[in-house]
Amino acid sequence: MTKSALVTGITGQDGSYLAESLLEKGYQVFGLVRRSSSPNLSRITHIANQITFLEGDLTDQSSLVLAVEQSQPDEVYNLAAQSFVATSWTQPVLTGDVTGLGAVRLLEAVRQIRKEARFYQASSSEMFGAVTETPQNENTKFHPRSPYACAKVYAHNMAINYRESYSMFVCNGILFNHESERRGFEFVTRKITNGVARIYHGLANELTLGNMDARRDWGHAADYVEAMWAMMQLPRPDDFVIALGEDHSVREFVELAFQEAGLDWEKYVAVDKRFFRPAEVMMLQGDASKARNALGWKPKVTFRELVHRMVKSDIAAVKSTLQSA
Ligand code: NDP
Ligand code: GDR
Repeated sequence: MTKSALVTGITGQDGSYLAESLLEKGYQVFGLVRRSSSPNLSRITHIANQITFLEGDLTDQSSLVLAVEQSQPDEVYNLAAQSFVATSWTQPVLTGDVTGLGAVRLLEAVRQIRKEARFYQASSSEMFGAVTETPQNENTKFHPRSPYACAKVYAHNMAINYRESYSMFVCNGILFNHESERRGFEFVTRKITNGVARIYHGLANELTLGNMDARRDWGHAADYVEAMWAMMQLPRPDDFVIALGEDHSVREFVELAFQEAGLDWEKYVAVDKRFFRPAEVMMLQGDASKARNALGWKPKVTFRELVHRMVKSDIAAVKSTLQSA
């Protein structure tokens, strides 16, 4: 029988890869899309005709109830969020509302309308924050360092609470940074690869960054959405860390990205205090052994391959913009 899935955040990076993957697996896919003055489907244009779009917003309870009623999903993936950490300091209340309470609104809509549906909550390695041990696993204590991370900790704990209070099938995927050719331009990896491409084509001569000593465990989003799906197929719900298991500095990412384009990064990169955060997460490195054992999850794209793919894609994208101008 055809399974159905309701995906929030379907217009985002992860939503686009997850939707592709679910369609390939034969799912009927419903995507929650919020109203905006102009359409924002660029990441999913190629599959838009296979998705049933439902208008709704994580800040509006009635729209979530309606979306669950209309889709009658077997699986719900809550990927929607105000996901940019830096913005969470300038919009802490909105971030709490969307990223924190939004998850609870959706859990509640599912509990009321379709309690048997399986629920995936997009938790984050940012919850570990000022880390108490390295690498971080499912038992590592949380010490969130941003309004975003605080909101994610709340959503994470509420997801566990719905599992324990109502015996609902709810999984938290504690995903470490995952990037791609579709990453938003404000996140550091895409800012770098797009910057490299613009310099390569002579459209810019400088790239301004913040803390280049920060270290992250970066993988490819297409691999990580497979882990989301795999969790939802388990006999019992559980929480999993998903990560490559290696950390690299922003500086290393910069060096490699410029190298890919045959450029010397030191000629172009400047540091601007504007991009530093009020409280930084200096280092994250995940231990995904539980996921490897229980889900058989194995990422295909290495850190080097990730950088290579993002630079190549951005150089081609900037070239085609220039040609069509
Ligand atoms: P994106 O920022 O690319 O996508 C966020 C999505 O949320 C967009 O579709 C956006 O819609 C939607 N959204 C935002 N606000 C609302 C709202 N009020 N109501 C409904 N939808 C809304 O994020 P990613 O794809 O990178 O991440 C997916 C999820 O995983 C997020 O929850 C993120 O916090 C979490 N996460 C991401 C990691 C990563 O490295 N990428 C790591 C760990 C967790 P619109 O297009 O209209 O803006
Ligand atoms: P992050 O991603 O905060 O880890 O959250 P981001 O790419 O924004 O920052 C990573 C690190 O790079 C440093 N940095 C800069 N960051 C940005 N954006 N711009 C800069 O110019 C810059 N210079 C240095 C940051 O200080 C930081 O240390 C992402 C999001 O996808 C979250 O939603 C998700 O939960 C986590 O990953 C895991």
